[in-house]
Amino acid sequence: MPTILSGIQPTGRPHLGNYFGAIRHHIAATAEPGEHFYFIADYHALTSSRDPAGLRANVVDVAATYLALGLDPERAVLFRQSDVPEVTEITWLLACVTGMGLLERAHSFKDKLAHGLKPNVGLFTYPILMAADILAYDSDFVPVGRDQVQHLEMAQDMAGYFNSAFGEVFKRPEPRLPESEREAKVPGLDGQKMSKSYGNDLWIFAEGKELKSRINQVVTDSRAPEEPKDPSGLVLFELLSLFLDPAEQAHWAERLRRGGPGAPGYGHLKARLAEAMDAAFQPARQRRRELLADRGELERVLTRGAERARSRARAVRDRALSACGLR
Ligand code: AQP
Repeated sequence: MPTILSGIQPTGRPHLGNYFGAIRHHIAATAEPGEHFYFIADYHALTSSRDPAGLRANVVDVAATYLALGLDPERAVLFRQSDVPEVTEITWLLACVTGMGLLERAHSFKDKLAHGLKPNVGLFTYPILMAADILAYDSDFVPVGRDQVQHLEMAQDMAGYFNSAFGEVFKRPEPRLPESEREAKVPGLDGQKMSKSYGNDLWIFAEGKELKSRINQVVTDSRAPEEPKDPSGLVLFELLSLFLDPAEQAHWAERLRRGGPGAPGYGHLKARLAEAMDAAFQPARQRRRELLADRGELERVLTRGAERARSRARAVRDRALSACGLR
């Protein structure tokens, strides 16, 4: 049976990119035969977090988000990354077979520098920790958004470097992307990739004034409603399409392309997006509130998840230590 694994950083509130690029596929995948592991990447979050209480709260929030959106903790192991310290041991083993050049080519690291982030060594070596997370569970498939594909390829490379030095220890994982390119790379309010650290994200559970105010910030231009427009170039249309059935999508696209009297303006698209998003997440929003009001269930799920994840990672760690002469 295949092992399917993925993670999400508790660096802020999960956004539409996390949901359509990853979370919703993680939850859907649990219907497939296999073993399913989803972790909250708190070690990774420490590359940027300097707020212990905030980090703890974000971890709980990510767990509540998964459960509220329908993850069944009996079908999937949900756990905190730092509850499995074996991954840091595997990180070191992989670091010792990985060339600097591989990490220097990481797009995500370069993007973060370009956005003015001051890099620390943890951020630079992020792909090694991520490779350890994946390889520690003998993962076969890793469902991720497009931005993580390069990191996945690096994990494959690192497994290869270690195996060619010490014998077949690590299983080669394969990335799994959403079928729709629109989901694989969701744009943020400014049209760049939606990202917590770029401040251009839309929290999936935003509602009321907060939701309207964020949607009002989606980038538009000064063209009048009557002017015909190519819908595929509009961030608002890209976001709205994530929520619409194909018939309604085609309707909006056709009205935008045609333009003329009565054509929808950006205000119409914003209002429909707020309405569709609110309706899509309303039940989960309520469930999240209930989960956060009683943390007992969340803690039980994470503790049980840690036990299950750790026993799997220990076996892989032991295999790796023994192969390279440390046992
Ligand atoms: N805009 C996006 N479109 C599609 N998928 C996305 N993902 C993130 N942004 C988009 C996917 O969500 C999963 C979890 O991401 P993460 O939080 O672990 O890290 P990230 O990719 O770095 O997400 P952010 O928001 O950009 O976080 P920060 O700013 O903290 O680094 C992954 O599968 C990712 O592909």
